[in-house]
Amino acid sequence: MSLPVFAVVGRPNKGKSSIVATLARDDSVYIDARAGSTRQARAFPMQVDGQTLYTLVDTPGFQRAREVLDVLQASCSDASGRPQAVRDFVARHSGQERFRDECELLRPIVEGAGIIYVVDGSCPFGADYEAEMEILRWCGRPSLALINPIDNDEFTEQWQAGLGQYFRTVRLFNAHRAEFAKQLELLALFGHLDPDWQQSLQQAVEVLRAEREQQHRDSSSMIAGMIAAALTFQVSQKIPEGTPGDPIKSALALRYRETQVRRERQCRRQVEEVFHYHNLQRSEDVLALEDADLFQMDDWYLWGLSRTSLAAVAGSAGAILGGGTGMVLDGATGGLLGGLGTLVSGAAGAITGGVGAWRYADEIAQFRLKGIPTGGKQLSYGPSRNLNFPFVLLGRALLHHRLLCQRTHADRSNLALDADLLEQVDDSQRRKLARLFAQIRAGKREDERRAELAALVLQWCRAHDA
Ligand SMILES: Nc1nc2c(ncn2[C@@H]2O[C@H](COP(=O)(O)OP(=O)(O)OP(=O)(O)O)[C@@H](O)[C@H]2O)c(=O)[nH]1
Ligand SMILES: [Mg+2]
Repeated sequence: MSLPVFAVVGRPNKGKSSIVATLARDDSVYIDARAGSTRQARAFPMQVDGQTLYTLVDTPGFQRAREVLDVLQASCSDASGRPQAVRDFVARHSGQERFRDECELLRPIVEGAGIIYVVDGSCPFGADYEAEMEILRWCGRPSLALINPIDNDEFTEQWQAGLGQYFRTVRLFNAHRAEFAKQLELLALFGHLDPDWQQSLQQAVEVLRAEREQQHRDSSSMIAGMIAAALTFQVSQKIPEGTPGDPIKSALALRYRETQVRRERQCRRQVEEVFHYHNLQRSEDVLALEDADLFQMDDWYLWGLSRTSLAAVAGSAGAILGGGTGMVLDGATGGLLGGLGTLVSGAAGAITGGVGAWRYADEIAQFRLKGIPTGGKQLSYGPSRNLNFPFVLLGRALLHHRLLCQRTHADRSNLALDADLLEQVDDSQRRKLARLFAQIRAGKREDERRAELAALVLQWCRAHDA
């Protein structure tokens, strides 16, 4: 059984490489705003666990379609000889500069690839496209046409009418925005066009669906693991007798913060790998996401829970912690004011042990000082008892996951953490989360609780595809 191969062809700068990147799920495909960026035909196999499901071939755009068609027409008198005429053309003109791009793009087709013809729905249809569509028809291979609305879909209807005369199947397909379901639909569609490939493509759709589910499972357990680790994390340091405490406090708080930031990033990288994004971290735009600092507490109400929602869940978490129910209700604290500066300077009270539960609302964690038998003292910081902190981590992780799900491998733009996802989670689920967080924090059957958390996260991850 031969594996399906598709050559993606069309004029320069119509999104051919973008379609290859999206359908082959490969963010290393070169995409550029300048026309003529793809110079050579190149195959990109779509693989799952090392098994190739199908192959996309990226090609340069048509340059001299009219001339090529003239040559073809002069060499062939009836329709039965047309595919052979195209093969002869490629054989005869390969290596010649004049028809370099046409030979590059036609070669994979004469070698057996199916045709995906790409046009831009934001540019008007014109008779000058007919020559290239006619050449493709001469190839006698299964084919479909995709209208890629690069800037808008203004000319879609025109295109449908024009393309419909050359291609039996015409679809609107946004190279940068096509969701996962739409990609699968396209594969199934191609299967219907060519009986030889039907079985392989049907199987590809099944493999990809199963893989997607696994991706959500892997991501949710990574996210749950990251949150559990963050909740129980603590840093500590010995303070020899007579050493001033303040510089050590700042250093400890910094170490705490840096470790949490690093772990959150590490979790993101892992989830990105799961979704086959290998180059995201190299894109300078991605800094938009990295800049959305985890400890920018002013943003915590956006990523985590709002004040009102926090108040609603405080009771369920407080009961387990044994903390006061007023934990986050005290308006006088001003909520999550200030960042690390407040945290370090405001920590003096915590050391004397007189900290009330309400303080957790605007602190990430607390300092503790205790004597050690060998002399001197041990200063520790963490674990965090801030009620919102795990919600913030969860909100950010879910948002990151959703951005990846809705992204294609053609999209090279930034990932911005600027939506409040957790506001969509209902009250009872929030209370359940608050309880789970409190239990994990308290170290009560942590493995079980983490698995429960992962199961909740999985539901939301799946929903990102809906
Ligand atoms: N917003 C948006 N931009 C797109 C879309 N498809 C392509 N582009 C942009 O259009 C430009 C050309 O995209 P490519 O995928 O490189 O086009 P191509 O047909 O491979 O171009 P050549 O290789 O030069 O023939 C790039 O700047 C893309 O970012 C789309 O669906 N949406
Ligand atoms: Mg290209």
